[in-house]
Amino acid sequence: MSERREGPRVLLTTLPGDLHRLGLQMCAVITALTGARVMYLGPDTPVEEIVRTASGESVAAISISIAPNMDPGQVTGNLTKLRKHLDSNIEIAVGGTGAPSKLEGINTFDSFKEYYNWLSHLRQINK
Ligand code: B12
Repeated sequence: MSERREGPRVLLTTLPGDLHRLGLQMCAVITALTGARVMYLGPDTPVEEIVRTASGESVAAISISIAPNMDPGQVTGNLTKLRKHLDSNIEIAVGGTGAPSKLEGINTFDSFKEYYNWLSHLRQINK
């Protein structure tokens, strides 16, 4: 689905220590349906690795699925670190039951419907 797309590149992963991958896979399908190109890193990626991959591949957004068992302090710490080391024009989207409700520079989504609409809009901007 991704190789034939011409939309923005979206990198998908979970944060370090989060092994839950089904929500992430669903997110990858929704992402592909908007016409975006999915770069699927799979779960449990170190923050440095996310930054390195995103910076080398002209990525428009990083979407992260967060499971409820994740420590909120660690989640906030990792997302803040990610935001700090990424180019400011790379969007960060988070969702899942462990996602923080509000964090500066991070887009939190309560549903795939909201996420889909946001990503479709981002695609228009990146055309
Ligand atoms: C499968 C599973 C595992 C598997 C995961 C394997 C794999 N390959 O994915 C394994 C065995 C590894 C596992 C391990 C653990 N798990 Co577990 N696991 C589950 C289970 C049964 C299903 C999770 C799942 O896939 N759900 C289906 C997906 C589709 O749902 P979802 O991720 O929530 O995604 C939905 C939304 O959240 C949202 N969403 C998700 N991502 C995104 C992203 C965006 C951008 C958007 C918009 C929306 C979105 O949309 C999805 C569809 O509605 C749940 C219980 C449950 N019924 O949910 C427990 C559960 C999540 N696990 C739990 C726990 C505690 C653990 C462990 C800590 C257990 C342990 N003591 O070892 C470890 C932690 C491992 C780790 N380091 O991450 C708890 C968490 C409770 C809590 N509040 O802390 C749960 C809820 C079980 C329970 N009732 O106790 N787990």
